[in-house]
Amino acid sequence: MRYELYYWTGIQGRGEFVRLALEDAGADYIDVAREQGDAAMMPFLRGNHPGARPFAPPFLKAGRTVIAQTAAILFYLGPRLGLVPQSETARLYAHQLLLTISDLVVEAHDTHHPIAGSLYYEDQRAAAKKRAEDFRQRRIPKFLNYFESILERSNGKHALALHSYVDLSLFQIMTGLNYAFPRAMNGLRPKLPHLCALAERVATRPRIAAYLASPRRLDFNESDIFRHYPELDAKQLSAQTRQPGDNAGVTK
Ligand SMILES: N[C@@H](CCC(=O)N[C@@H](CS)C(=O)NCC(=O)O)C(=O)O
Repeated sequence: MRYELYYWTGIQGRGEFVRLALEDAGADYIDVAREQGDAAMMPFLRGNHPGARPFAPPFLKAGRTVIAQTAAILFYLGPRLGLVPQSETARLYAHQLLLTISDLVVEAHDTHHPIAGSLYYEDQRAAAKKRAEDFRQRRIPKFLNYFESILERSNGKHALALHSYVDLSLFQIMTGLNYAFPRAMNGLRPKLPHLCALAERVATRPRIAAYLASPRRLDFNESDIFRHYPELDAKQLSAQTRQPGDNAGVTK
């Protein structure tokens, strides 16, 4: 089966969660818009293609089947790529965790676009600052402490009993948040040993390491979901308040 992934060119975006699963499994796939341009997605989005009509990318075409929504795509791919345990209970748990990751992705996006996606960041900067502060102080810790506890309850290494697409997605979350909020994440990292170790382990999986080093892995950028705007990150600690060995002042 040659899978067709459809996602906007130029950013990792939500397409990256699907890409990581396809890459990790060594699946045969084509990143259609990157080869043919964003216009290749339009027949699907406008309803001019037979089968299920996606509301937004990413979507996946597998033979005649079209699937949209990141979590649903991974729910479909998981068993086919050997990226989820077999039991129904485990598959549903993986899906639940992926939907929670999707919620976090929305909130990460809303830090820089709290009012409207159709407005420029510069036009919603004041609201973005307030939103980002709450995200950093309450929401990131709540989400990441939750995922840390999921790893702890499992075997400390994986979200489920075995390596799965959930681990790959947690890697993407950690990488994205480290990029967007480096100072806030420096402060949180000591309390997230399992998540940090998982992210490091995923990055060294041979196919993922090869993918990350390839031109297929785009850099994070300020058109993407995870954006680095220094004014939305935690404040830089002054030399006086910094503790010995404390990395909280490190900036990109
Ligand atoms: N819940 C969907 C969200 C899809 C989504 O928001 N896609 C973005 C790109 S990452 C998009 O193109 N949205 C267009 C829109 O919402 O109008 C998912 O998780 O896949």
